[in-house]
Amino acid sequence: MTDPGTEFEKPLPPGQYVPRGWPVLHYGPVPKFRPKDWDFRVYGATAGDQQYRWSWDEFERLPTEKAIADFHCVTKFTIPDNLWEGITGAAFVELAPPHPDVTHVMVWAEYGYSANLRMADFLADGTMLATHHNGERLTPDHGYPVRLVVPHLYAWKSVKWARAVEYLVQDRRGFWEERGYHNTADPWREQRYSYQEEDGESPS
Ligand SMILES: Nc1nc2c(c(=O)[nH]1)N[C@H]1C(S)=C(S)[C@@H](COP(=O)(O)O)O[C@H]1N2
Ligand SMILES: [Mo]
Repeated sequence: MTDPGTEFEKPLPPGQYVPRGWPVLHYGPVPKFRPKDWDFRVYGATAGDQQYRWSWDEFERLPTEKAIADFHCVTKFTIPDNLWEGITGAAFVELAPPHPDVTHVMVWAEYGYSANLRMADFLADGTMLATHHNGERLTPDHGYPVRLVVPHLYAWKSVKWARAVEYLVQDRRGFWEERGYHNTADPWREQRYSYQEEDGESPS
């Protein structure tokens, strides 16, 4: 194995480095997956004002795609060239159409963790509800059975153990966004902390 850091100089966002291995980082315990109790929900401002709910059997049969992308944590590690497989944000909104007034989504996880995204970030290339990483099922530590992946934003937006998407007609801060982290979280602009937010980058 070549060390990806020395193989060639791939541009990383400012302040980032490539560690050995893939760190596990989250707040709170790793939830236990019980397929019979598990569901995935869509609620909030849907197009027809209805809610969506998929059981694990149903969710597993939704069409998936693959994408390769880097993964940038605000604690400064970057994992390059991950092969993710899952349901893209673009495919997801086809399955569960949002109301035209929807501007943002909140992605919810087990134990109430959440992250907010602009709709454009949810629809961006590479954003997906991933079930597989580098050809294998996610491990419990990394979000099994389903995690959001938003490769172009800091990884606290990449919600592990995702259980629901809420469509928002007004932005609202998620778990870390409420606790001092940047509402948008673009690593190329080093948007780490909320005090860096400019007009229009946070909910009114
Ligand atoms: N449900 C949940 N998802 C989460 C977190 C969390 O605390 N809970 N932490 C986030 C943070 S801060 C990071 S850096 C990434 C880390 O993902 P990894 O453990 O797969 O490296 O998960 C994100 N997703
Ligand atoms: Mo993080």
